[in-house]
Amino acid sequence: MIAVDRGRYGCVVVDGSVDGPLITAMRARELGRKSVVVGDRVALVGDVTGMAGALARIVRISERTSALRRTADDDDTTPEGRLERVVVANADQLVIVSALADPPPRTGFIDRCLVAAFDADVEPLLCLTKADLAGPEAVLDYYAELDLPYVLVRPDSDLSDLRARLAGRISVLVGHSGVGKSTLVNRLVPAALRAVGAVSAVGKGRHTSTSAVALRLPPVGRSRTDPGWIVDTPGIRSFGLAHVSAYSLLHGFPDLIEGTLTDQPNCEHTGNDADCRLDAWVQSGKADPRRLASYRRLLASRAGDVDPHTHQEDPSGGDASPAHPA
Ligand SMILES: Nc1nc2c(ncn2[C@@H]2O[C@H](COP(=O)(O)OP(=O)(O)OP(=O)(O)O)[C@@H](O)[C@H]2O)c(=O)[nH]1
Ligand SMILES: [Mg+2]
Repeated sequence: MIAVDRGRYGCVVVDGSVDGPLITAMRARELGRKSVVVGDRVALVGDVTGMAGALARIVRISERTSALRRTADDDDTTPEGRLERVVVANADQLVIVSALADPPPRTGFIDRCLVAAFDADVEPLLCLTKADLAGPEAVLDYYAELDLPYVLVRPDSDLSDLRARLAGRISVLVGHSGVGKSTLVNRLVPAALRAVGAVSAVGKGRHTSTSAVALRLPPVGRSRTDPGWIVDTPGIRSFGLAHVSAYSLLHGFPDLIEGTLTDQPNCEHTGNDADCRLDAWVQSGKADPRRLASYRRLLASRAGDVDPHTHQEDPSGGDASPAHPA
C-alpha cells in the first residue's frame, strides 16, 4: 500500500523492480480495527485492474518486518492524541531530514528519530539539507562519536551517493515541516510532483504535505537492480516516544551504552541517580556532555516531568536559535 487519502488506499502489485498500475482499494470489513499504513503488504480481492472507477478491497495485512512508530503528542489533550501510531510499515531505512538553516537543525529532534529508528530496527541515515545556507560542522560534531551515516544536500548537489544508499530498500523521510523533504523527493523522483511549500508558512500549523506517500525511485542508468522506494511524510513537530521503554531509549545513544555497564542494575540513569556512572563517563571525556543531557531530557519527558510542548527541542544541542517552532 503506497498512499492513503480519505479512506481510499492506493496499492501496486510489485514484481521485482516492475510495478503494476495503481489500484484503488477500500478496507474490507474483516480487517476489523487493524490499521493499514503506507508500506503494508496487503492481500486484495475484487476489481484489481486499476482502471478508472475500479475498486478493490484489502482483506489481509501481512506481518510487518518493521514498524516505525511514534506517539502522537501533537494533541495530547484528547485520549486519541496520545495514541501510538505506526507511521510506516516495512521500512528498511529512516532518513532523518534536517535543514542546516531555515529552519535551524534541532539535535533534540534528531536524537528522538534515532531512538525511534533503533526501536523499530530500521537503519538511520542523517540527511542534512540546505547546505548552501549553513555548514554541517556543529551537527556533525555533536554526532562525532556515533557511526551515523550522513549525506549533505544543496539545491545543485549531486545525489548519486544518496541514490546508492536508497537503492534496493524502502526508506522513509522524516523531519520538521519546511526542511525540504518534498523538494528532495521531487529531485529524486522527477515524476513525483510533490507540493513544496514556502518556509514562511511553517509554524502556523500548516504543512505542505498532508499524508505519507511511497514513491518508486527511477532506475539508476541502465541498471536493472531495484532502485528502491522513498516515502515522503508530512512534517512533524515532534517524535513522541512514550511507547519506547527507558531501556530501549538508551539504544538511541550508543555512545553512552558502554558508560552504563558498571552501573547498578536498578540505576535509571537519571540525574537523580546519585551512583549513575554516566556523569563520570562524560567527565572523563568518553562521551559528549550534550549527548548525556539530551538522553536525560528524553528520560524526563517520558516520565512526565517535563511538558512535552516546551522541552522537546534542546536549546543546547548545537543549535542556538529557539526562534523557530520545533
Ligand atoms: N536554500 C535552500 N532551500 C531549500 C532547499 N531544499 C528545499 N528548500 C526550500 O525549502 C522550502 C520547503 O521545502 P519543502 O520541500 O516543501 O519542505 P517539506 O519538508 O516537504 O515540508 P512539509 O511538507 O511541510 O513537511 C521550499 O521553499 C524549498 O524551495 C535547499 O537545499 N536549499
Ligand atoms: Mg513536504
